[in-house]
Amino acid sequence: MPRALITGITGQDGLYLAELLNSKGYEVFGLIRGQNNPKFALVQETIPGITLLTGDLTDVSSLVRVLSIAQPDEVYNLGAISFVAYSWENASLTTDVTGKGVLNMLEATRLYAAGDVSKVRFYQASSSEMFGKVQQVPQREETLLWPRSPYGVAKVFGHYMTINYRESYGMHASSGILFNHESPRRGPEFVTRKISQAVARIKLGLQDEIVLGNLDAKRDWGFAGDYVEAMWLMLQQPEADDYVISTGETHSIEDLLEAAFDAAEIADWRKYVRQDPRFMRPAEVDLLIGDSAKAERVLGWKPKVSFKELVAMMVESDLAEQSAR
Ligand code: NDP
Ligand code: GDR
Repeated sequence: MPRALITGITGQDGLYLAELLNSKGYEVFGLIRGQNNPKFALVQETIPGITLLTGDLTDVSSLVRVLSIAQPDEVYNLGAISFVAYSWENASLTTDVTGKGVLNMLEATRLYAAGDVSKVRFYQASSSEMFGKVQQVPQREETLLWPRSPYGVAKVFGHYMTINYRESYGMHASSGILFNHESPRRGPEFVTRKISQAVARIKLGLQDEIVLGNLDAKRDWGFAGDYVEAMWLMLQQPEADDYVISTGETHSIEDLLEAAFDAAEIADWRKYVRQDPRFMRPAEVDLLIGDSAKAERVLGWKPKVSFKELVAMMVESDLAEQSAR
């Protein structure tokens, strides 16, 4: 039975990945932080048979301990402070967790391998946010990185550190440059879920407006369930490498609003939307659109869920959740 350790197990991707690995017969271990994490019970209920081990990406000794207990064949480093807007207000903490946390995890994994690097494979959750002020359209593996937030800068550090461990120590360390991916499990602070929740509440008469920031930004949005499959595929390859994972389509926040209000059969979305500078960012990433040709060619990976299907899935799920309250 293969063994996997996932950091960020309580997050959106952690849960989908754990479900996928469970279905493939893995024994799954999750790193969970804090002395009384409120999501502990949710993870245990969602992923039967999972073993949760306490630790924190900023504490190398906890990572060494967790690896020695889990004895994984595969390590998926998904843990991070992942909310871009928050990263300006907590830049140093974001650097420690999202940036240096990757180095801590790589080093703990190298120590665990104890000279036999073939013992374990490593996945790093890199991000399209590293492209920032984009230097090429669409963005590919070799596109110059130009991060535009403390989060983006921290991800660039983690990305190059992963490549560095591969090149310096021969570790099977791969980095997935994932574009935005969403689901009904997305945190409510991110724009897709903020909108799907608000639309559901407006439909049910529980709320009458939604307050947002920049409506012109464009993102390449896919479904998280499809994207965790790509993570797993990367670790099944004979050689470690870096891959862009995206849909190849881009949509503005306005397109997203239109699709979400359409899914709830509410006409004229503009009536319900107000903009507030509070939600504007000090620097914006205006346009993201990825080219996943390499992932398709090497991994045989392609996204399955379309933008419209994704938005409808999220609105329907929030309608059911809000109605049940
Ligand atoms: P989430 O924000 O949903 O989950 C983040 C996870 O990291 C949570 O489990 C959180 O735990 C954990 N975490 C935070 N701080 C620490 C810490 N100090 N030590 C250990 N764990 C910690 O993110 P997603 O699931 O959406 O994303 C997974 C990864 O992929 C992240 O690294 C993200 O930056 C990256 N990514 C995500 C994309 C997306 O569109 N979703 C796109 C590209 C990259 P807790 O619940 O305790 O806070
Ligand atoms: P992003 O996702 O920053 O791309 O990072 P988010 O959903 O937060 O923002 C997307 C775009 O929407 C605009 N926006 C708003 N965003 C939020 N959150 N709230 C608002 O009210 C709002 N109004 C407009 C933003 O300005 C932005 O342009 C996500 C995270 O999952 C990262 O961890 C990941 O690395 C990247 O995707 C790829």
